[in-house]
Amino acid sequence: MKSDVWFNGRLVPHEEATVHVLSHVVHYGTSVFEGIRCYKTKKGSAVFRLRDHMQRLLDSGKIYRMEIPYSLDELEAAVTTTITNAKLESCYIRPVVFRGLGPMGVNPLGNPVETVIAVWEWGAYLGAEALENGVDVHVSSWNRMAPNTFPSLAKAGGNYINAGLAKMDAVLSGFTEGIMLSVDGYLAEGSGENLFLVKDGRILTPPGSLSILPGITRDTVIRLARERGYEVEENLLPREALYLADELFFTGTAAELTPIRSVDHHTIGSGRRGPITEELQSAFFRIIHDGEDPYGWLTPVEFEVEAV
Ligand code: PPE
Repeated sequence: MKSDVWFNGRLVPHEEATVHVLSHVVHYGTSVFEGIRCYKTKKGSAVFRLRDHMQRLLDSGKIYRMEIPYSLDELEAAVTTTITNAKLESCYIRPVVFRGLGPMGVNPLGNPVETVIAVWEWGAYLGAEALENGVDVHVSSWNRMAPNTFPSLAKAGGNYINAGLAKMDAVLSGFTEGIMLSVDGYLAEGSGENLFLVKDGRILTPPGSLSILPGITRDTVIRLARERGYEVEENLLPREALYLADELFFTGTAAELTPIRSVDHHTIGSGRRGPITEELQSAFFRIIHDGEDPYGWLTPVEFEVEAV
């Protein structure tokens, strides 16, 4: 079933949620977006870190001088309305703000800012088995953008034309995902996920200054790990640190916490989900599946029970 789309403040049928082919975004990639998940927890449906995602959307808009005419509260309410209207107890949520139809040419200013929220059911991002068994990846020949080219703190549509090159390269080479390096050759992130390494009981992850998207799942995992007594270091890491890691995993809204079992045909650790990965995954799943919420990260979504 194709759910209604929230389009500039009102819900419209899926097939009516369209844009003109001369919209600025189609020609110049001028959009910012979010990816969020709503889970059917044991305590009811809830959106994970909705406010943090919507704040990042507003931040992305600010960087690109796109004035989003809605407050955080209004955007949050729009998300829950879209979900309840769709009657989806669990779903992926895609808010996107883009430059619409207006003056043609590179200058985005003067083109209208359109705000959309869509929801759909989206299963395991890197394959059904991946969460347990892990994925096989390679190091991409495509780098992440250099600092001061595309701002990586903005989750912008245009950034993903680079991510798409890495993803195509990985998939066509028989891998599930590609790990991208920074322009200086340090480990950065996957095409749509942040990266973590485990070595001698310590947890390592590339720093936020390295043209990565500062992921909300990354932040979640860092917090969960530190609370469990692990040392988490954000540091420059060379490519070969991947091969020598005891455990590796990706984090992301779509990917959740997905173990990596090989890189460039090197087996990582024992070639299966490692113990620290599993511990952090369980801690994360206790929140999103069981609905335990000591951090105030879950926004409940109420559904009206229809009379039989
Ligand atoms: N890095 C990139 C480049 C990225 O796209 C994502 C999310 C992350 C890191 C993790 O961020 P967070 O979701 O806040 O933990 N990628 C989204 C889009 C995936 C897609 O194919 O579309 C996502 O996971 O929803």
